[in-house]
Amino acid sequence: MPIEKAAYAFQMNGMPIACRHIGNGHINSTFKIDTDAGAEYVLQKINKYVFKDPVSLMRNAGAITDFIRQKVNDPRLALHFITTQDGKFYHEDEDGEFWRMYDFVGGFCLDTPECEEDFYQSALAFGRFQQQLSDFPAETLTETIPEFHNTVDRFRQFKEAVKADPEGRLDGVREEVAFLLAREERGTCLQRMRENGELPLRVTHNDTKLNNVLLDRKTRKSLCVLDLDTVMPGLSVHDFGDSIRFGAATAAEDEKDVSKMSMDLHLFEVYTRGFLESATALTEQEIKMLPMGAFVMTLEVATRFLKDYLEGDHYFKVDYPEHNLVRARTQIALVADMEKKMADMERIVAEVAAEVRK
Ligand code: GN1
Ligand code: MG
Repeated sequence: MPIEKAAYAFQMNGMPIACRHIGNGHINSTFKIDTDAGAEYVLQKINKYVFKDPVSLMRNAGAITDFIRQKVNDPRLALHFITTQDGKFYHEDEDGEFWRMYDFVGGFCLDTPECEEDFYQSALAFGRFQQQLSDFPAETLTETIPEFHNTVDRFRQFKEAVKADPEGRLDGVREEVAFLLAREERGTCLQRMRENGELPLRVTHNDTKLNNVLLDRKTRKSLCVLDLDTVMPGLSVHDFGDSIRFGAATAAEDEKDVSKMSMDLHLFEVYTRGFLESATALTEQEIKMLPMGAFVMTLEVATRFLKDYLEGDHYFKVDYPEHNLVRARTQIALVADMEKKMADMERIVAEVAAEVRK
C-alpha cells in the first residue's frame, strides 16, 4: 500500500501499526500513523498539481520551522519534520509522489470555533507566527505558488476561464460572474497598495484558516500553525482577512443554504484583538486596511472557486459536481454581508487598536 510504503521511508520510532485519514484540507492528503513503539506521526502527500516544486516547498517549510524552534521553549510550539532514511525532509515515491512527515503532538484542529476563545487562540497563533518570522530572511524563500494572492492576476485568470468556458458551465452562473466582476476595482486595491509601497511585504502564512491552527487538547491554547506550503512574502492584511473569511463566518464554506451565511461582528472583534495583541509590528496603514483584507480575501477565493468550477474542478478537491459552485456562492453571500458591515468593521478595528496599543 503506497501510504504505508511512504511511511517506511521516514526515520520513525518503531514500526507503523495503524494508518488513518485525517484533516479536511482541500489540497493535500493527510494521514495519522501510529507505531508499535507508541509514537504518532502525521504523514502528508503533497498535491503536485497545486505545488509544482515540492522540493523547494519542503526547503521553505524546513527552514521556517527550524527558525521558529530556536525562538520557543516548548517543542510543540513549532512543527518538527521527520527526516527520511537518507536525511531529507521529503520522500519521493516510485510514482513521483512527494511525501512529508511530522510529529503528531496530540493537538486538534477545528473547522468552526466551538467558543470564542478558540478563535481568539487562532488569532494569537497567526499573529505570533508573523511576528516570529519578522526577522526571517524573506529573500531565501521560494514562492511556492507565484502570485498566490495577487488579486489582479486572480481576476485575469477568472476572466480567462469565463471566456473559455471549457465545460459549458457558464450559462448557469452568469449572475455570480457579474457579481464578482463588478467588484474587481475594490478587490484589487490591496495589491496596488503593495505595488506602490503603501503596504509592506512581510513573511506571511497565506492560508490562515482556523483549521490550520493546532490547539492543545488539554488547555485548548494554540500551539502552532500548520500548512506551511504557502508561507511566502505577502501582506499581513491578507493573513488577517482569510482568517475572518473562514472563522468569523456563520456557515460552513460549503453550506448549501446561502441565507445562513454572514459575518459575525463579535467574532470579528475577538479575532482582531488576538491578532493585534500578537502581531505587534503592524503599521497604522496595515491596521486601517484589516477590514479590507477580509473583503478582498473572500472575494478572491470566490473567484478561485468559481474559476475551478468553470474549468472542471481540477484544483480544489470536490465531493460532488457542484461543490465548487456551492463554495463560490457562500463566499459571494459573505462578500455581500461584509459590504453592509464595512463601517462596523472599521469602527471595531479602530477601537481595538486604540485599546491594545495603549
Ligand atoms: C485551500 O489546503 P487548505 O484546504 O488549507 C487553499 C486556500 C483556500 C482554501 C479554501 C494552497 O486551503 O488558498 O483559501 O483551500 N490552499 C491552496 O478553503 O490553494
Ligand atoms: Mg489546511
